[in-house]
Amino acid sequence: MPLISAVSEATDVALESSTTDAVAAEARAGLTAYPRTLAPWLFYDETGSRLFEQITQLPEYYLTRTERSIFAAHADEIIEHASHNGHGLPPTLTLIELGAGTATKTGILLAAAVRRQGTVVYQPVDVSVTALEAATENIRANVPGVTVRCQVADYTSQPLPENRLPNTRTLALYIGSSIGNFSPDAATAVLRNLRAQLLPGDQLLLGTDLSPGPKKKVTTILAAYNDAAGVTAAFNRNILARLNRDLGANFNPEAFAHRALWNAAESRMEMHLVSLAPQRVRIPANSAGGSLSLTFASGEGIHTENSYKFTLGRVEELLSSAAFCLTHTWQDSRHHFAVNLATAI
Ligand code: AVJ
Repeated sequence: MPLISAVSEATDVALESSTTDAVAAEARAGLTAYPRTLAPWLFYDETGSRLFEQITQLPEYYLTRTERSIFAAHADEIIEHASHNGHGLPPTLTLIELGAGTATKTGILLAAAVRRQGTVVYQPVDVSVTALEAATENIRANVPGVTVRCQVADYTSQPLPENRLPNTRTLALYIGSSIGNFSPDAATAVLRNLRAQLLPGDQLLLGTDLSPGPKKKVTTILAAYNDAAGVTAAFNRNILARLNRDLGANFNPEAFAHRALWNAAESRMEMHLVSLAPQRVRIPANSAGGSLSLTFASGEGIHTENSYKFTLGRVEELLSSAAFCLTHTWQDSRHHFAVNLATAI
């Protein structure tokens, strides 16, 4: 990965201290609030990213493999529609990806773009340098014809890459139901931030996990967040282990139970960590403030994640709230997951 390895060492050090400051601020705000919360981005340190990769391979976690199967069945059609949507002559597509991770599913779409237009520029955006290195490595090794241009940024608030080539259109990929971690208002804000970087006629491909329906049972969704092997439980508890590692806190992660529950009123999965006994936890003084002494009653929880599930009506509403117009939806036969194409208006 010559493109980024030259800068990554210096970048890593700068990123590390700014990340630790953000962890300190988030932990203080969330753990002194009532009810207590920790934001899901805290899951994804090195250990958590590895655990998430394991989750995507679990038999119960249908999301990743279902979305991949939709890409495998419809990639050419998706790229074709993205090229013809919007205004004017079919241009060359540039693919940018928000929160690229390791880009394992993206290769299927990139290969289809290469089939259609010969070559393609791919711009993964992620806060994690390690993830961008993995994405670059993966795409360079597996999909010929792709030029990778990495961008280290927080796509929820920072501007996206602006170096647009003439007569190209952007296809922004926001896949994996990552949008599901955000409340309705925050999801609109994330898509508006994206929309602000696009031109009318640019495209968005949005992956959304679907609400329960005739072919999708609540128990299927519950199992995906409470797997038999306990990987999701380990992923959830790792958020406390991370606070120990990054902030010198003294959580005993094993003294908290993993709870996954379905909130029907909000159409979302929730993950919590529930204290198994009365206990006290200390977080030493840090950049965000003085030392914290937290007491947990037995049964008291920390809310660590919401994972919203969408109806197609809700997808359309969310997209239009951010000035996108939904044009196509592809689903698996069981209606578990949807891949949605929208045009920036
Ligand atoms: C990466 C946010 C899509 O909500 O399903 C997996 C994260 N949490 N198991 C999801 C997750 C528990 C995942 N997203």
